[in-house]
Amino acid sequence: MSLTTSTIEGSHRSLATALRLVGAALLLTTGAIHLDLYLTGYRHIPTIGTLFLLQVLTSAVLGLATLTLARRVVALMGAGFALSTLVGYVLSLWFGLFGFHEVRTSAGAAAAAVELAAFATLGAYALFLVPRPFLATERVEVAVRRAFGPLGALAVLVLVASLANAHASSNSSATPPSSGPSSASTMKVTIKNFLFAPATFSVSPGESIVVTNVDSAAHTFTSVPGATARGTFDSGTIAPGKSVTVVAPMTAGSYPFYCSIHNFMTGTLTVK
Ligand SMILES: [Cu+2]
Repeated sequence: MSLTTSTIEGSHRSLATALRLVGAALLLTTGAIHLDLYLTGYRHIPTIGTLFLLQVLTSAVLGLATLTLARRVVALMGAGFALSTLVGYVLSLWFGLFGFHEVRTSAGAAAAAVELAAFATLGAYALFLVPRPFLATERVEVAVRRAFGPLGALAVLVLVASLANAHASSNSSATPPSSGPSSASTMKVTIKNFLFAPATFSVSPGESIVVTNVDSAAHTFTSVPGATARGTFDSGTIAPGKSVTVVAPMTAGSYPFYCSIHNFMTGTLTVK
């Protein structure tokens, strides 16, 4: 009898340790992904850049604490933090956050999947494998445990729906110019570090403009709505590492443009 009990307790304990260590590794991984995104461009986005840095620091602290301390409260904080990062991502996809509207990228989806897994492993560890001490009262404890499964399932559904609904970054490289007056010359614009280079330039009417995005974030090259009645252009979403060709308006004049994802990225195109 006592042998069976101790075997069960032994396997229970090793499962608990395995979940805690995996959860810690997942937390550190989301921090690493956010650090990479921060360094390769998100640091230029107002407010969001700061939040990314806070996410990196918090993931590191909670990840290392979970790794070294077998404490229930630490694991619960890790699970809650992973879930809140996920909520922030989903909000930025649906509604935008602090003026930043996220588009679907593989790095974003990967970070979200890791956050979901961190929430699941650390939550399971804290709620089911380390029974004491109770959260406040036994009634609260039971309610939180019952809510955990449905909350996880809801998070999966919301994430899948958000990614399916989100404006995907374009996969096409170098869309051929739409049929229009052909032009011998081609203007090249590069987007790097959330800046258009050049940001101010002149083209001939109907000239092709090849816009290349070398950032790790998606961007657009879009005429500012309402700024001019003479003509509009919009590259659509340009995925990281991709180029899209846009045809310049036919009427001479000055055309302010911006990135419709990051409105602070601006420039002016002159047709003459
Ligand atoms: Cu942009």
